[in-house]
Amino acid sequence: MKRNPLRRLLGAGTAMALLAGGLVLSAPAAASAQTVTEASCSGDSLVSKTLESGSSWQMCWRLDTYRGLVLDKIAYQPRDDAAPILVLDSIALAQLNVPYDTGATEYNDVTTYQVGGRRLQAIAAVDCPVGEVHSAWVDATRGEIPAVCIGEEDSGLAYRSNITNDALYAAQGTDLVLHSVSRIGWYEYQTEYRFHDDGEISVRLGATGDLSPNDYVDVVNQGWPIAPGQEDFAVNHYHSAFWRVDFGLDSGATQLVEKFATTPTGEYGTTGDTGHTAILETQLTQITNETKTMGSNREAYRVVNPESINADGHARSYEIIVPRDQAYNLNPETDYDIAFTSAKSDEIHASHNLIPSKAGQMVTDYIADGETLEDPVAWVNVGFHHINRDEDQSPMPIHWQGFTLYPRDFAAQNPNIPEGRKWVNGDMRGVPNPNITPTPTASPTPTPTTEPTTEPTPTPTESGNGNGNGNGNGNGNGNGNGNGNGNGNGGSTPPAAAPVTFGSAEVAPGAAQSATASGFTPGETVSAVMHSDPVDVGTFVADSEGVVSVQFVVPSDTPAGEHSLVLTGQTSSAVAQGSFTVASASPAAIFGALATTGTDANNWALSGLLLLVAGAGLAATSWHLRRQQAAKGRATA
Ligand SMILES: [Cu+2]
Repeated sequence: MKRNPLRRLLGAGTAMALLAGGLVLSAPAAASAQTVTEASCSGDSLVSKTLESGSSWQMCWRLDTYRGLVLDKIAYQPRDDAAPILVLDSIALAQLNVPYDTGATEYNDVTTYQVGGRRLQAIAAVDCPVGEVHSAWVDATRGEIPAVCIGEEDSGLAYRSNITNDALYAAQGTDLVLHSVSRIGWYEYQTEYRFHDDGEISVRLGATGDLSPNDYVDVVNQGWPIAPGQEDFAVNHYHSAFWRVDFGLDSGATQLVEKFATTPTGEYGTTGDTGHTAILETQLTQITNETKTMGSNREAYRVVNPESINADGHARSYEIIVPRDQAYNLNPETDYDIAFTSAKSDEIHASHNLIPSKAGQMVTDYIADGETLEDPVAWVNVGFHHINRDEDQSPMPIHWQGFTLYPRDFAAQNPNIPEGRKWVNGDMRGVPNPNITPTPTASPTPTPTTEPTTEPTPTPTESGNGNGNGNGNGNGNGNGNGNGNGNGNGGSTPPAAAPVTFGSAEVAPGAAQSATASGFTPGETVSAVMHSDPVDVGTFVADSEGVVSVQFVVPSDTPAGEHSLVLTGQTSSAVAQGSFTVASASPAAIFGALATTGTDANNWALSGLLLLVAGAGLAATSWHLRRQQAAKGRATA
């Protein structure tokens, strides 16, 4: 599902962007109060992007001669927040260590060979299919080249919930993505930062290009045969990528590092299929001093600002999620997957530091004094052991390594929460869902109750005529089987429910029904749910007038009687509701449905065999229609 760049360009369109082209992502110089990010950079260096969900990111980018793409003052703004909140002061590659399994070669690409500067490649159209290419000066020979791609990309399913059967809430997500490409020797590396619309940050390095032909030496257990037969063993090697992550949560003066450790108590519960479910406990301990760590199973770390509190009273934090299984850890440069230090401007590289006051030092040196952690920097080391394959020959398919920064309590609820789910905050049991109007349950055929069991207490209440829902049937929503009085089917219509106009007042089970309603936000997704046994009949998209047209097939097992259709706007939360009648599934009804399809079946109506065939045909048609609608919903959502 590639997005149309033109659409994106126009969508972002400020007059400035149209004039200057390529500046689409730059925020116009606003006269309003500056954010932390806007105070730090401007013009083409500033990225300020509201994603389709309504949440947004701001950051400054630059190119460092050694580290390549560096991002500073990264701030996230959940959709309903008034202003962005700083997450990171800075993030960049800090080393790329490539030792070969023969022990004969080892590269430190960031500090020896450079990832930035002369190594940066000109971004081609194929590198940047949906983003905007930004140019920057890279070296004296080439000057300014198109070096960075910045754009909004699809990220797949963001969430999906239909738990209370009131409506399907589902959305696709997007990411703001920045990347550059560097060629170092035979390899090409893509440095990528991916900012999800839900606040998550994915940091990755992709390796492609070519296996170095210099490495074809015959070392059976230290390489892999690449030529036909058992020849040209390409030497296996590690790529250990290090990132320096300088946290700046809500610009906090105080940020704490905490370790999550989940340990088994040794006891077991007796539940579930196995009958021996381990009982686990998760505890948080503060890491107070500079240190390095090789995490084990069920351990994680977070950086928390105890003074930055979300709407639920919880401190904002970001968790660091690192793959545990491929850290090289065979020398002091690489024997950790996360290290924490206090931020210092002369500690930039994870090893072979180039800043003169600490020239040649590595993280292990930075932490040697074990000083108290203030303004924490995380050094994240992600390894990839490259055991070569035939497939890795030219051009080598890209392989990725990286980690995730995961917001924890940064927002009090899903930052892109649909209106219809805002009521869920904590245990939802017993909390009335404000989106569900107790629909008068289709009063089934008036079972002639032998005698009036309970005398309807003569409450001379409102006009509500209480009689229908006397006994029993209250299936599903709200007030079940109360007898007669009180909350009958009189009063509670939703305050804002707009009417629904149906194609047919009465349809047979298995037949198609259509409906229209207005009052939605143009372009928004509208879910359609048939009640009283809630049946999700699809999602549809409101047109430019906010009118939604719904077509669905009444499930063939729908009981006869009155049924309601509830249409819920996923963005506006606007609701439209109306009722139609489902006929009993008699041959006449099927015949009626057939008649409306224009088939002249009059002459054949009495043939039981034909009715059977027709029934099968209808079922197939309804299935087909549903498929079509599902596909249509997806295509336009
Ligand atoms: Cu490799």
